[in-house]
Amino acid sequence: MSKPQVGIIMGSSSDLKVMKDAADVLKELGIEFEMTVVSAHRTPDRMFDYAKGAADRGLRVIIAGAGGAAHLPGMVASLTTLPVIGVPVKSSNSIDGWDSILSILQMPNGVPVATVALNAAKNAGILAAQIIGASDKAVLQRMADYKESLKDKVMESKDEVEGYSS
Ligand code: RP5
Repeated sequence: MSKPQVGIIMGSSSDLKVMKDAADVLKELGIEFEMTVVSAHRTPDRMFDYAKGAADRGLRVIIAGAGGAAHLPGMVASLTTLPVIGVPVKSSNSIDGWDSILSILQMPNGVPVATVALNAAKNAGILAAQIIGASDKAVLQRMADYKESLKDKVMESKDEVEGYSS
């Protein structure tokens, strides 16, 4: 097995039910990843160490998910030059999801976090693969195949929907 290229982190194990979708799609796309819990508020030193060491350990993208006062993605982005993809989680301490979204989305100039939709960990995984694909031809081809499979699924569903009208 080669070294993980994507690090998936989350503020709590309670985020796993959402964040596992990133892991599942990375598995499907054949991208090596690692996954763990790193809490910005409860384990700040661990967050610091994880973010500072990520590039040297060979990671190329970090996916960070958190809910409520969701500071993990932004703080990790402040500590690394790797691209960080943020997943807002509608967690037990989130009022309606907007708190998670805005905490991750509204970053200051100079410290971007690529924020996906609420609970959209699958898209975070796909985006991570696309970032890797930009400099890896084999992964780029897999992403092209993946996009083609999306088109095929829509065309199949279209036939099914149109079948009801005849
Ligand atoms: C956030 O608080 C975590 O990312 C999680 O979404 C939320 C709730 O955490 P738990 O109380 O379930 O551990 O920091």
